[in-house]
This record gives sequence, structure tokens and C-alpha cells, in this order.
Amino acid sequence: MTHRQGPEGSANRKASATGRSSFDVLVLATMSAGKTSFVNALIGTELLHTANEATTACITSVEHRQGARDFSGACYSYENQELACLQNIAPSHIRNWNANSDVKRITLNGSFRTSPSPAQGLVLHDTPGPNNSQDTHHAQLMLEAVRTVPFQALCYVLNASQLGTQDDHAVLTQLRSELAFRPNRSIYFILNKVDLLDPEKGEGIDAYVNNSHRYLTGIGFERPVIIPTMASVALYARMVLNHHTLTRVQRLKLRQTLIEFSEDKSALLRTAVVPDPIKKGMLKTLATLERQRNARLLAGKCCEKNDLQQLLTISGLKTIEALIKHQRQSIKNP
Ligand SMILES: Nc1nc2c(ncn2[C@@H]2O[C@H](COP(=O)(O)OP(=O)(O)O)[C@@H](O)[C@H]2O)c(=O)[nH]1
Ligand SMILES: [Mg+2]
Repeated sequence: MTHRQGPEGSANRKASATGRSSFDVLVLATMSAGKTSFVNALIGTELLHTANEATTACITSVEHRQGARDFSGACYSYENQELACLQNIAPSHIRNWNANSDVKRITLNGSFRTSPSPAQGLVLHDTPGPNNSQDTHHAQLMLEAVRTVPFQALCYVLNASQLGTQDDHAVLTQLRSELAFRPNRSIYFILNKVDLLDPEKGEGIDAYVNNSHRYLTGIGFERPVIIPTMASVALYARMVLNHHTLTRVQRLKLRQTLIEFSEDKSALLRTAVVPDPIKKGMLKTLATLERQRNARLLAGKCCEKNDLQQLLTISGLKTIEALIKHQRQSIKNP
């Protein structure tokens, strides 16, 4: 039986063997904040399971391999032994592996279904989360992931619709001190589920971003980068652009969000707390898409694809991709 490496350094060693440079993004979250939806949106397909089922202590790592036709992967035991390995893997296989208490780690690779594609070697690590916010293992599982997974960027997904109501304060405090030993790692706060806010009830996005900013600086995160995000909606938009079929509920949600955000399209981008050049770049992309939309309208052409691209642009997903791209470029050319 072959012994395999743990999550620590597996992607990096693989990368150096093939001459490629890998870039690892660790995704952490408070309960059901939308971590897996966020990872799926970055992959561009519903590869990982998102329902609230019994969670294992399993870390799922997904690597982008440009041009690969299918996704393939393997799962490993607590002793780092390969338990199963599959080509052309289906979400149902991953779901079964994830539900198996003998499985500690899943590694997957395939070509991300996004346009443009990320640079070769991007690895996303989805971490386990508890079903119950009172779960005492929550902080422990997160810290274990922070200690064992190699990462250059950390995305911490906050649930905008439950901000401050869950006991993630203790987890974030521990994370803050843990990261003090790991300088030069970027942390991006994904303020997810902003589509659930109701501005007419005083739940304006600006106020939520300001609250998160206060909350995070209070914990000790200096100058936090905060991205208002709609991970599930971004995933649905990408699925339609990739000609995948949505469920009725997903279709309705997508249509409703397209209508809701059509009035003030740049609102989410304006409130994001990100470096100026990134924000300007996103606003410019949105303006270009809007000009192209108007030209299509004038020519009597359909705008569905353009509408989805605009939604993706404001969804927060494109912003995080721009941040990752920028970080990878500055590592390459310091
Ligand atoms: N409305 C809304 N729901 C979301 C969003 N992101 C995720 N969800 C839903 O939140 C639930 C939990 O999501 P999941 O990705 O499994 O969260 P995880 O437990 O953090 O991995 C699922 O029902 C998702 O469809 C979002 O941006 N907006
Ligand atoms: Mg999950």
C-alpha cells in the first residue's frame, strides 16, 4: 500500500516536479455561510455538494488543470492512504466520499469552467464546517486547516444575513492570532449572501459592509479587504453561461436577482473594500459591458449573456478572481 503526502505541501511539491507554480487558496467560513457555493462558483460548476448534511472532518482540494476534459480525483484515509481514485468523477462520487467517516482528505483536479480561466496551478481548499454553530470542534477544525494546508491566500466567508449573530467572534479571534505567525498571507473577507439583504428594511449594503469593517477591525484585522458577494447566484450565472441546466428554484433565484440588481448595478462594486485599482478595473468592466448591452439593444439583439456577465461582474466572484490574479502576479514579479 502506498503512503501519500498529507495536504501540507502536496500541491507545491507536485508543482515543483512539473515546473509549474501553484497558488493555494484556503476557504474558511462560519456555519453555512456559503463556503462550498463559493468554491463551486470559482470552479464554474456544481462539483462539490452544498446541502446541510452531516459534515466530516474532510478537506477537499481542487486544482485547476488547463485543458483537462474531466475532473478526476482521489480520497485518502486519516493515515494518508489512498482509499479510492477515479477518472471522470461525478459530484455524486465526491458526495459519497465526503459522507464517509474514514475519508480525511479529497483531492480533485480538472479544468475550471470559467472565462477567462485562472492561471495554471490554482488550488482551492474547501474546509469542513460544523452543522451547528455551537459545535466545539469548529474552531479546532479551522485551526487544523490553517496549520496543515499550505496557502498564500485565505478567503473567510461571512454570512451577511447573520453577521455578528453567530459565535464566530471567538473563531476569528483565534484565527487572528494564528495568522500573526504567518505574515505575507493575504486574507479576503467574503461578505456572502448580500442578495438576502432587504434595503427597504434598513439592511443597506453600505451599512453591512461598514458593520463588518468595524467588527473585523475590532477583532484586530487591520485594513480588512471586504467583498460583498452572492456566491450561489454567481454559480448559477456561470452554469447558464456553461449551458448547464438549473433547477426551477435556481432559475427563479437567478431571474429575481437579475431584476433586483438591474436598478443600481454598480452598488455592490462601489461598497467593496478593496484596493483602488481593483475597484476601478471592475467598474470599468461593468461600464464596458453596459455599453455593449446598449449597442445590442439598439440592434434588436438578445442581451441574456450580457446580463449574466454583468451579474457575475458585480457578484463579488470576479473581484476575488482579480485579487488572486493580482497577488499571483506580484509574487512572480515582486
Ligand atoms: N441567498 C443565497 N444563498 C446562498 C449563497 N451562497 C450560498 N447560499 C446557500 O446557503 C446554503 C449553504 O451553502 P454552502 O455552500 O453549503 O455553505 P457551507 O456550509 O459554508 O459550505 C445553501 O443552501 C446555499 O445555496 C448566496 O450568496 N446567497
Ligand atoms: Mg460546505
